[in-house]
Amino acid sequence: MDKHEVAHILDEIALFLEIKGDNPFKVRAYHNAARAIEGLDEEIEKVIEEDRLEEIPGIGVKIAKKIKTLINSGTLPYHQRLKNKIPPMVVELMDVPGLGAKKAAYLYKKLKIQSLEELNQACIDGKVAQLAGFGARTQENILKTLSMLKKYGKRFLWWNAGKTAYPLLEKLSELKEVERVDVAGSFRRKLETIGDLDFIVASSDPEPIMDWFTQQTSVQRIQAKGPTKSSVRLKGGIQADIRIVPAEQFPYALLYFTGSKDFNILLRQRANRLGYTLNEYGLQPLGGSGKRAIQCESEEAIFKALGLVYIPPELREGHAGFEAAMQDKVPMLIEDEDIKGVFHSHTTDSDGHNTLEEMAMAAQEIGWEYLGISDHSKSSYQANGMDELRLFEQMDKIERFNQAKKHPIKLLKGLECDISKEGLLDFPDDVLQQLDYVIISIHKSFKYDEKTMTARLIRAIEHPYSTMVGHLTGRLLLKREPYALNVSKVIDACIANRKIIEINGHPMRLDMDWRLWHKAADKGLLCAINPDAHSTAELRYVHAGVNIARKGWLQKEHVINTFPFSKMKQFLTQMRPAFK
Ligand code: DGT
Ligand code: CA
Ligand code: CA
Ligand code: ZN
Repeated sequence: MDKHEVAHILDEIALFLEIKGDNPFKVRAYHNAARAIEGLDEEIEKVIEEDRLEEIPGIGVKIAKKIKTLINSGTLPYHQRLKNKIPPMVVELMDVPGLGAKKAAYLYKKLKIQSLEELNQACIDGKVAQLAGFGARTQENILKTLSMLKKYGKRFLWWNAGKTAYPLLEKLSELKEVERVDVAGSFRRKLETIGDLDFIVASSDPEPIMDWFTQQTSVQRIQAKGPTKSSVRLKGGIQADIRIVPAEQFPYALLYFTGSKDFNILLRQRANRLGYTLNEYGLQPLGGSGKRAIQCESEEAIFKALGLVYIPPELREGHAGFEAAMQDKVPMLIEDEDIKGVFHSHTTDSDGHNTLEEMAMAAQEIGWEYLGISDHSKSSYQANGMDELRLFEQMDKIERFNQAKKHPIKLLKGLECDISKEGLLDFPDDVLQQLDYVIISIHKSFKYDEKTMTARLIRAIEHPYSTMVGHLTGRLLLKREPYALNVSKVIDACIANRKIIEINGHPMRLDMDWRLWHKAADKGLLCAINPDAHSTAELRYVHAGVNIARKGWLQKEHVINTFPFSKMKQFLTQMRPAFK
């Protein structure tokens, strides 16, 4: 913990005391201590080691003791206790992005805001803008955030949830009391957005695990704490439930809490028909069935006991996965390791953060055979789109890279080409013809009606040199609705013209939606899973894309970037008619 974090906690204490209406001198003392710590020009650990904390002007005996606890144990119970006493409304206001603790408390105090609806009304009445430190801009932002919250509820992107869930999972699995652990729920089903995280732990000694979990620095607030079940709100707002069960119940709890609810119901009915009851505790014979209890060590074993093949969590939505298992037709879903390269990535030649060489090396590091470079075209001036000249320069650069043969990875000459309002592409055919492939994307003029937008996109799909459709609907999850589009007509046009639709792996896009892929792929639509990476780190987004492909029932053969280089190259070449 560094001095800034310590100062932040001291400031929060001051704030909480202020909200509580505590002695102003005490409030000031904590703020002063925070400033004193922040102003230190040496390591705070060293000061504590040498017992010099109280010598610092502005830090008294009591606060010094609290700082020591904080540094030595990583948390401060006093701070937690205060936090848990703050009116829930203030905590809720604090969660409104752009407000933070200080503004939330101020709103609560000055305008006596008791609900988000009241906050909304106060904004509409212009009261918020008049408060010191707020202004019209802030008021406008709060209004926007509130309408977003109302529309999408409190959900989180899968990718962001993973940034919190995976480290916690890792640390949990290292505790000596923990026998098995997993995250269940929509997170395990790889849904594109999740409501909360559901940790399931197997242990015969739950108490220390609960204590450990609820005291994590990533925990912002404890909602409920019990011996085997707790709920916390994590920093960043995600809620997490943790359930600790005896080892023999673990597979049943994991299965149950993975859901979905609809899927659970189907499984339970199946169990009943076989003379059992299935719940989160086990698989028990129904009274009078004459059957014996079945003890299963794994989810696989439970499915087997129900006469079913294993159904991966991604397919546990609705009926289709269950029905496939009944007919022994669960597909072999695509996996990360099947991906041999990707097509949608950006470099500093348009709006990417890394150079072509850096992107190439990062892709090689992942283990891919090829990387397609697809920078923006000239109409995307907001994204530094390339004109003909810059595109030709980039194509030369790619050819030189490949010819140098210094690295095993091969680069492809691609382009993310804008589609005009009329459905036209950004470059003449003799330019497009020289590329290995062209991704066609809509980046602006979103507001036309469905008929116009559909015709616009289909015209581009029919263009001889377009290869695949980028981020099909333009949606940004939890942020922006798709533009009006007749998606099933677009799918049919792609199949008829042998064009591909990408799964854009950007965590906010995940477009085309997984719900459409099963049927579309059955009809013959091919897929490319792309990261739409604007930096080397974002190449990893392809993993989010694979999740979505799995939810969409896609197998290796549906996805062209599972093809090895030569097959893929051949495939692209045969898609492109010779230039006349
Ligand atoms: P979320 O968190 O809203 O993204 O969605 P889930 O699916 O993670 O739902 P959650 O967290 O409420 O519950 C986790 C799982 O527990 C859920 O998928 C199925 C199971 N479950 C919870 N409540 C019920 C219930 O009332 N009936 C059945 N059959 N299953 C339930
Ligand atoms: Ca959940
Ligand atoms: Ca839950
Ligand atoms: Zn794009």
